[in-house]
Amino acid sequence: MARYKLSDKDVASALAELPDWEIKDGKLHRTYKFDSFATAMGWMVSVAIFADKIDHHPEWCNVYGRVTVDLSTHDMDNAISNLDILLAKKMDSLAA
Ligand code: H2B
Repeated sequence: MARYKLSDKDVASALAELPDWEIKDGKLHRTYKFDSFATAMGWMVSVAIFADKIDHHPEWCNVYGRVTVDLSTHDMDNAISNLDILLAKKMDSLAA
């Protein structure tokens, strides 16, 4: 899938559709809280399948039901790209 770097303006308008996300250390950042480890893990597996399909992979950390996520595009000096936005939206829809 084509990947392209987003301007600051594009990132700002994308964030308007991702109210639970923020920019932290230049990356798209969110913490998810699930009821259990099993629920968190199930979500992570679903996300992983999608991430691999689009060849765009998250940095994330899981502790029991909590998953912290940082999204950026390594191949573009850690800029935020269209694929980071796509992955963030998919993560939210899979968590809903
Ligand atoms: N994931 C992320 N987050 N950023 C990338 O630049 C990236 C990736 N590049 N997954 C992909 C894999 C690249 O290394 C492969 C070769 O397409």
